[in-house]
Amino acid sequence: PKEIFLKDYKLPDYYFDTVDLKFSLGEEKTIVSSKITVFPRVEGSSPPLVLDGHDLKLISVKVNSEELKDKDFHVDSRHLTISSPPTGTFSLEIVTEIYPQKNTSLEGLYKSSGNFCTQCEAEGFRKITFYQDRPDIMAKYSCWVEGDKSLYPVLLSNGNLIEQGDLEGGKHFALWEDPFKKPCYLFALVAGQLESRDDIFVTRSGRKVSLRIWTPAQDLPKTAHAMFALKAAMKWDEDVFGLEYDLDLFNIVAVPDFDMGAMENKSLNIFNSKLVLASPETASDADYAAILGVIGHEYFHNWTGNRVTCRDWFQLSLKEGLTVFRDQEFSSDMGSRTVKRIADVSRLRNYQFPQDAGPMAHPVRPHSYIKMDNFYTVTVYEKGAEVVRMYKTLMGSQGFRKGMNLYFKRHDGQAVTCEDFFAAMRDANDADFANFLQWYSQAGTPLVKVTSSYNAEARTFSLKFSQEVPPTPGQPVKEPMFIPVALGLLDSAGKDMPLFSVYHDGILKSITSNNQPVYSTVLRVTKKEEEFVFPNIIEQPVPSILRGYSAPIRFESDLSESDLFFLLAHDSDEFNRWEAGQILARKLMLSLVADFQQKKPLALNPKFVHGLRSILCDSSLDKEFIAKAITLPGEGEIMDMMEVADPDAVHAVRSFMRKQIAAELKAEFLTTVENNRSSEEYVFNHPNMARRALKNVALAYLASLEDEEITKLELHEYRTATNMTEQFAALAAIAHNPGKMRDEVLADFYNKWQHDFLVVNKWFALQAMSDIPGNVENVRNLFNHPAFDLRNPNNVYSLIGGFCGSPVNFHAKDGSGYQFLGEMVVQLDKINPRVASRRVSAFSRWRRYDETRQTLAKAQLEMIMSTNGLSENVFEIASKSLA
Ligand code: B3K
Ligand code: ZN
Repeated sequence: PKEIFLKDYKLPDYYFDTVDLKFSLGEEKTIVSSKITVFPRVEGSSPPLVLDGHDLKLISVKVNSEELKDKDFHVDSRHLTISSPPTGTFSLEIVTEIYPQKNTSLEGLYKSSGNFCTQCEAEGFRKITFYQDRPDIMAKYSCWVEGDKSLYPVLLSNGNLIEQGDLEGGKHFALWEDPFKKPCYLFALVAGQLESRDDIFVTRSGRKVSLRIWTPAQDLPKTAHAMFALKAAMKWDEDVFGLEYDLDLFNIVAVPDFDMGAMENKSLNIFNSKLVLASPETASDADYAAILGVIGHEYFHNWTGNRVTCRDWFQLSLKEGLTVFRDQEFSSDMGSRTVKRIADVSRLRNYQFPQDAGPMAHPVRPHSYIKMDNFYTVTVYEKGAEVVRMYKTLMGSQGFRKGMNLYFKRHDGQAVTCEDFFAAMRDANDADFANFLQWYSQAGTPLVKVTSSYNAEARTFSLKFSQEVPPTPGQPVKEPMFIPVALGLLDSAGKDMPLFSVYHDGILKSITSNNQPVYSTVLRVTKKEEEFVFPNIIEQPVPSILRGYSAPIRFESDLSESDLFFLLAHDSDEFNRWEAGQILARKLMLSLVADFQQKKPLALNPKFVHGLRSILCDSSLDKEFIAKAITLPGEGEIMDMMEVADPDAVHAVRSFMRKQIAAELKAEFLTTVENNRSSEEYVFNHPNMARRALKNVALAYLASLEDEEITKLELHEYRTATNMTEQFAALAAIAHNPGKMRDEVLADFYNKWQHDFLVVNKWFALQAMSDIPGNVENVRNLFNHPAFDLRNPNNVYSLIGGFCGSPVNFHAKDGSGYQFLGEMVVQLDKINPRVASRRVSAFSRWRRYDETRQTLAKAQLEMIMSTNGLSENVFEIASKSLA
């Protein structure tokens, strides 16, 4: 397999102006004709024109209406090369034959539940026709689709519907035209038996946009929330960024077989149905929130991704980091900002930090790849969003908005790079961003340490920072990074002290705003070691550092346990209140893990339980904040902090702590359940979701008590629940403990919901993730369950992904978990390499474990590597993991 490098980027020799496509959809094959206007980048030059193509049967090629002779072109398994094209602008006509019915890769044109649909990002368009399949080729498209009218009554593509009508032989056609130039990865086509929920959005300039969400008829009632989300997103983008939708029609199609979450094709977004369909009875609050976020995300791409796109795939974070940031902000504004921030930071810590510390570590803008599909990662997406957030932290909302405006002014209709975004932010604000660009090129999570000291006589408070960026594959030595550190200083009453100025490098700098003191400021930490001194600090403060998690770093401070309890109780920055609790919990868990490993008895610090109790009982706090604040850090997060990750010890300690907390706070948890039952119909709004979240966390704690009275309570909750959020939480609580009750209720749930594919996936996931000993056997049985289909990514994600999410069972010391995953990867790779390679990542940090586990995991990776016909996707992850 060939590695592709950012440094080798070359401008294309040819550009395309217009692309007219024609699809004749058939039951065995589909004929694709394309007519492209081609012109050379350099006038007068006519080098060979190389087009990408994959699994295509070429029928004919014409240049300027003349069929090419065999000697004038060359086709191999990946390219079509036209040796000497005419000089100047010419027309190119290509006819190919493809077989969507046989396409299990879910890339290019394929079938899902009998309907045709497409997925072209990153490099799937080459599975449809020969093309320069790269994002810097932007052209205007038209698309004629024809097919059997009864089988495919609905024919959709990008842009506006120009014409439709009947054809001979029971067929019909539709002609679509997209007035905006686009790269081919944004092309889409859908044909099938679908119906739509229709609505209208009037943009702020008065354009009336038709909104349509397409699903099979029986699912239409479940699209109300998605439509609400779409309209909210359209309004939000106008209000916050001044960005308006630019066509008269916006379509969303939900399909059950989809590789990822969704795809932002111009005006024809295609979604995994789990991110569109919801009803209170079948979808949980988490599903509702995910739908809101992803509908927003894909819609926001219309400007950040589609109108301004990426020059090449290395720049993926240009659109993804920015669009994730935008969807995070949207969800924050629609719900609770603090809770959303906590959720996003937890995600970063639990998934991105491990990636950044493992063999697949790569910068937000990678330097090389074998398969681009492998770089749709938490680093490009989530760390990329943190990088965008730092611009905003540094410049404020207004400065950030100015930068965005300049970005669109300069680059609308262009394919650009991360530097272009950086330059727009910098120029719009006349800002000095020092070495900020390192965030795009250096991999690894910086470790920042701070020590503080108060000088009572001089009334100064000093913070000394040091930073270290760990080595990552291909980057042994790192430069210091530019780290914005938001902070405030708390006085002994827990109030933020006024700040006027700070000494940095011995120079006094004012930090007032309009001559008024500030209560929170942002320090710019840019060197390996650096000191900041605040003058006129009248008493010893407790610093609240990295407020709102102002940079994606690991952070260690010299704050004492009592400082942390103080922050937990008083910080005006709610995120840091939560964070103080998490730091305390992490410290406690790590010390208990050490006790466990040394076979010492485990005992829980009473101060910690007391802290949890006061949060749980504080009625002034937001309930979802309480739910988050009393949740212990995940097992992965703790393992990540250990020299040698010990899944058994971490699991034992976390279970011990949960049980202990449940025992000591049993009365409070019971009251919490009691007081937070639903009294009204399901509504998707923050207060109601917060109430359900708190109730469910309490119920989950209680479940660890394994006591009969609690089982009765759980059963009661299960039976009386009127929405999936509460029903599923009760089911999970019951399923926590092995036994007859568990089996019966799981069977009951399946019987109730077997007709609903999305709920059945939840049922798979719940069992797959279970900690019950020897769960691999259950998972193997579920693999043979009639509802399970290895070709469906949601099934794979629920069952195999779910299983790998349970550290005790996946890392079982007998290797049974590893063996299961190894077998699955080999089978999956033959069906869908992209889905398979994502699963291999579960092995990539095998070196973090003890020797026995290392040997077992390595053996599976080697087994995978020795498989005949391995895809490049899986090869890349497996080989890099072994390197
Ligand atoms: N841009 C798509 C990614 C699809 C990639 C498929 N291999 C989804 C998104 O981020 O919006
Ligand atoms: Zn995206």
